[in-house]
Order: sequence, then C-alpha cells, then structure tokens
Amino acid sequence: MTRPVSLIGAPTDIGAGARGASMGPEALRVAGLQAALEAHGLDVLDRGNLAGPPNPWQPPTDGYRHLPEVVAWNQAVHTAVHAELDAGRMPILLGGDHCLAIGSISAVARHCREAGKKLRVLWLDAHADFNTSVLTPSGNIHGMPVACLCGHGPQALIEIGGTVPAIAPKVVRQIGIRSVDPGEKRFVHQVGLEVFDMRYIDEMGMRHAMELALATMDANTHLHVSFDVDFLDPEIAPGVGTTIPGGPTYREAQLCMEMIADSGRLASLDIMELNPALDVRNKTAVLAVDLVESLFGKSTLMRDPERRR
Ligand code: 6HN
Ligand code: MN
Ligand code: MN
Ligand code: MN
Repeated sequence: MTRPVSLIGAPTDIGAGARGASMGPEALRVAGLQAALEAHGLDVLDRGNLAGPPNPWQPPTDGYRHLPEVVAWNQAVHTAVHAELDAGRMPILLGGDHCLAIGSISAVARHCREAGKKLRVLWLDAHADFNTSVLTPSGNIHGMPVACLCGHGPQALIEIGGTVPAIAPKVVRQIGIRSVDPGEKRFVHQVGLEVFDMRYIDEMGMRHAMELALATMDANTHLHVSFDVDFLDPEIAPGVGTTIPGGPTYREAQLCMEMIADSGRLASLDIMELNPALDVRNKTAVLAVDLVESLFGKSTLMRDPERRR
C-alpha cells in the first residue's frame, strides 16, 4: 500500500559551517534506518551514496562559500531524487548539510509539475534558511536553501529544477524556528513565509501548529518533509553543527511526526545536518531513526485518529 522507499546518501558538508555532516548518511545506516523501516512493512532499497566534489574549506567569495561545489552536489541530488519519483518510489535523502534540499525539493517540485500534483513542504528546523548573499552572516549556503528554492539566490542554484522559482513561498510551512538573522527575518516577513516558531509552539502547542501546517491538503497533494536534525532540542540531539537551545522536546517531536503520518500524504523526505563528529555514541542518529519510524506510522495503540478526540 505504502510506496516503496529509496535511501539516497549525500555525504558532504559542502554548505555547512562545521565539518562532519558528510558522515551523516553512514551514521543513519549504523543506527538501523533501513531495518527500522522494513520492520514497518516497507519495501526499502539503499541506493548507496552520491558522489561529488570534496570540501575545499575556503572562505566565502561574493557572499557564498563553495558555490561551484554546492551546485555540483545539488545537481547530483536533483537527478537522483527525480529518478526515484519517476520510478514511483519515495526518496529519502540522507544528508549531508541542508544546502542539498535545493536539489531535493527542486526535484520534488518538478515531479509535481509533471504529474499535476499540488506540493506542500514542511520545513522542520531551528533556522529559516532564508538568507541571501547580502543577508548572510556566514556565506554558508546551508543557511540559504529556502530562499534559493523561492528564486532568491545565484542563477546556477535557482535554476537547477528548470523552472524559476522552483516553488512559491506559500507552499512552505516552517516549524520549530528559533534562530533567524536580522536581515533574514525582514526577508521572511516580506515574502510572507508561514512560520510556526517556538514561541507559537510554546503558546499554542505542537498539536495546533501541526493542524494548521497540515491543513488544506487533499488526495492530490505531495507532502515533502525537510527534517533538519537541529530542529530538535540540543539536550536530546547534540549531534548537529548549529545547536540552538529551546527546541521541541522528545514528545513534541514525536507528536509532530505522528501527525504527519496520520495525514497519509508523506511522499518524500530529507534527513539533514546530522553531524556524527559532534554526536555522543550516535544517539542523535538513533533518535532521528526513531522519529522517522513515527513518520511512517509506528507509535500508537489507538490506530483510529478519531478515537483520540
Ligand atoms: N541550517 N542562519 C545561519 C547562517 O549562517 O546563515 C545558520 C544557518 C543554519 C543552516 O539550518 O542548515
Ligand atoms: Mn536547515
Ligand atoms: Mn517526473
Ligand atoms: Mn538548522
């Protein structure tokens, strides 16, 4: 019933500010991602790792670090993710840093255009990732993917999916946001991104945030989840390059994933920014696998969502 799944490793930290996200795919494999999904009855193929240029670890040029290398990696990701969607499979991208969501989501958007589907993107992150070369404090392109996908970025990155912009801001819902740079904040407001930040989740609860983020989808909606592991509170998920305190607890994160599962619309996924060099005994990878199981409907004894109300 559920679509077969393909794991795609993208072992690079080319867009990040700290080294080590390049080891993310292997850490997720060691934490048992494939077996965990198979235990839920899913047909899972591990496609292995994509290849791309090494990280030259240079300072930014014109507001971007490693732009040509970031383009090369994103082209590889775009091609691989689009091929899985065309084959009727659900791609799960194992990052790698979050700049690779440009390749992945541009592929999903292209597939939706070709297949006449509506797109919804849930962006689970501590950060809005809406910087540009003039707004960025770091030049790190992992702080820019949402802006690039919305058409604000270097030509080579915004046109990876063929159509510019790849997506409209109105298809995006951001959850868990708690660190946005000053210029980035103004730009997020200007384009009208729908953001459920931690203040919103504190006041209204994860349940209400997710009800709104998942509202107005229908049987023709392709739901893409871009899960930056730094979404989670660093107390439970230390293995990321950019920890920001005050994130979702274990239960809030589980509820978020469970509600996505209940929507029945999940059709593609990124698991990004896991950094084993900063982790403690692979526990962040194990937690990520646990949450992904919930995303595919693990958790609860009460299978009928109506009974919970
Ligand atoms: N992430 N806003 C900061 C920057 O350098 O642009 C941090 C970005 C973090 C990126 O979430 O993948
Ligand atoms: Mn991110
Ligand atoms: Mn297609
Ligand atoms: Mn982040």
